[in-house]
Amino acid sequence: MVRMPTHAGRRLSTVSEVLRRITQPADLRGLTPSELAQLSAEIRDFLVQKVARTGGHLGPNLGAVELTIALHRIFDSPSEPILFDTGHQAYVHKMLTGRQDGFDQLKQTGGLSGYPSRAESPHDWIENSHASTALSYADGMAKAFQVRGERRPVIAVVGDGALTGGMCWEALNNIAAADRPVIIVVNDNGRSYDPTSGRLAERLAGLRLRPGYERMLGSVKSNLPRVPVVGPPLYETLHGMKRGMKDLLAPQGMFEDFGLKYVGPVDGHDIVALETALRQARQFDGPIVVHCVTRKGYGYRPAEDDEADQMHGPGAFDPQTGRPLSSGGRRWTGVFAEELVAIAEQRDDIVAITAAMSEPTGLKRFAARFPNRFYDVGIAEQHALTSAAGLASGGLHPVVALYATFLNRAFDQLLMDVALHRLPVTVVLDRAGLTGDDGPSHNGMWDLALLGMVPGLRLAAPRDEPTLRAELNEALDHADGPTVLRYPKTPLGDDIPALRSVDGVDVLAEPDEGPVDVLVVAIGATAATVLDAAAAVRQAGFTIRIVDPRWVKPVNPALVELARSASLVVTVEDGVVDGGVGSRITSTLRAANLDVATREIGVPVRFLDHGKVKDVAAGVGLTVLDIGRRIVEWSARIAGTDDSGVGGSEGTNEADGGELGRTDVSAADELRQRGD
Ligand SMILES: Cc1ncc(C[n+]2csc(CCOP(=O)(O)OP(=O)(O)O)c2C)c(N)n1
Repeated sequence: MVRMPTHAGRRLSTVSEVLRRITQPADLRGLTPSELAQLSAEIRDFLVQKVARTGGHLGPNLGAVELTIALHRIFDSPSEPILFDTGHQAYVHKMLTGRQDGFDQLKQTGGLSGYPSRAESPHDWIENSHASTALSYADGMAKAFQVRGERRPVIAVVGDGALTGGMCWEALNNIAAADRPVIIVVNDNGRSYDPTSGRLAERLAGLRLRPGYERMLGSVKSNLPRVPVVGPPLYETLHGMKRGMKDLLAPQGMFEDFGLKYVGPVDGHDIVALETALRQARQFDGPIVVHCVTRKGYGYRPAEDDEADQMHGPGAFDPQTGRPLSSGGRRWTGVFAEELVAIAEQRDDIVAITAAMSEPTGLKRFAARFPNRFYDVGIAEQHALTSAAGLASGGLHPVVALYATFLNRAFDQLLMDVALHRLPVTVVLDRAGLTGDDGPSHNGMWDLALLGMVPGLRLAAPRDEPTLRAELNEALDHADGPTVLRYPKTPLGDDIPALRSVDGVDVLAEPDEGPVDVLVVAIGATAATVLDAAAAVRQAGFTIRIVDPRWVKPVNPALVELARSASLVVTVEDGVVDGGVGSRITSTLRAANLDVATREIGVPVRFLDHGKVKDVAAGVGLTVLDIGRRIVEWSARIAGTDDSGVGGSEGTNEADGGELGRTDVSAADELRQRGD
């Protein structure tokens, strides 16, 4: 494979000379080979400079530069849809489709999305980001075009990582059986975050890792620039020869066994070779796989050298060195990682499963310490859960660590394969609540509501480091059915010690004496925000008790007793408010015939645009200020009126009242006197 000149963030002298001229894919078509090479270098430089400032997906995009250029030269987007599986590698596509100017605001509120976005461009047909969907979309679009009597290709670009997801194979099963022009471009860099695991990855690697093949490809290409005129045809001849060689070396037709035509492997950093293969695929006019071998992080030394994940998705960094600008502080993930290893040192029945995300979910440490008790199943959350059920049936206690948003995929497996069997599986959900800059698909805001309906499942939401450690231990001690632990992406704050515990419910703040106007039930990491918000409530003249139930499902009966002595119960959670923990607590209070007024604060049921977590939180009323203001207003309203608010429930998406005034303070006195 030819090595592009590697530059560590150094700006090229000919900054954006070609790139600036590209405002739409058609502008690519007239470029000369040397301009294309220049363009590739400029794109890499642009990506490094921009992502260094905002953070974002770097390694995957650096590896997809030539491939994206070639795709846009051979196919006529948007009429011939190019779909990027997962979508994290679509930055180059954005740059070539008129969105270069947006990169200064990448992933910021109101700025460019980090994934394909239909609002941004007609070239973005789908807004994915959960992996392994592009082939299914492509299958459906190709069917639609057929029904409408149109013959046009649909192109799905899928990574070797995403190919480990079962949906891809469900789609292939259909695509291969039909005669529709679906072009499956496999962007094979041998990695998800980690090296891609499993037999499929081995099969793909079987060819590209053969030294003979690499050597020959490399030597041919390195001679090309010296023979510019005869270069491309010579290369094609030799490449054709290598295809023959490949047929000798390749593990026998994984895709061909499926009945799919196969072209490749193609050097994914060689635009000529890519275009030749893509043109062939286009001419074939039926379902076909083009296997492109790329290198994640290609062309930027710090990314190429980053063994952990080739700078898959760094935060802001120094473009000269690739080093992060901030340490990121202490994280929930790190505490989980430590505690799990500590427990597993004592218990050899603990095993751990990741769906291709060992580093981001903290399981890498476990994997290093207990390699024989660790499983990377690929991007296969559904399989992860049912495989965990199998492990539990075999007498072990599996821990499945996922990002909260990706659990959605495996809900049925958790419900039927784990919970129905009452199996001791612990699911640990990282990035729960608002995650912000990855946009609507990445917020972990559905788990609390979804999990509420799983019979026999126990759910904990730690508020700080000690509760995370304690609740993980409690979860792993639970042998009768599944447990789930969930915590956010935001940095770990200070410890929040309990003043006392009431039958398992931690009391975090309360008046020294006298009645309680408002009982606030803070779910998980919202405790810190609620404690800060309490100042405004006290200032307005209301007394407040703040509790953390720790285990939020099943609802602890102690909450009913605590609610009896308050005039208003407010729940605060960072999941969807409808059907969330708050609504379950409310219905538990009703079932206990307690007519205390209740209000629920949570995330409204809508898809939230990308932005910094604090901005997204402000947009849905989950800031200290908002929470304090709302509790004060509700307290005042309930004190000032009779039954109007009793039993109601409000999400943060609803507007409430006006500013707090003197009348509200006197209403507080009234509320205290009611004391129901
Ligand atoms: C369902 C799901 N699970 C996990 C992820 C997290 N994730 C994002 S990218 C990625 C790796 C993708 O690997 P690959 O498809 O080979 O693309 P590459 O980054 O290597 O270019 C993973 C696991 C996801 N997006 N969707």
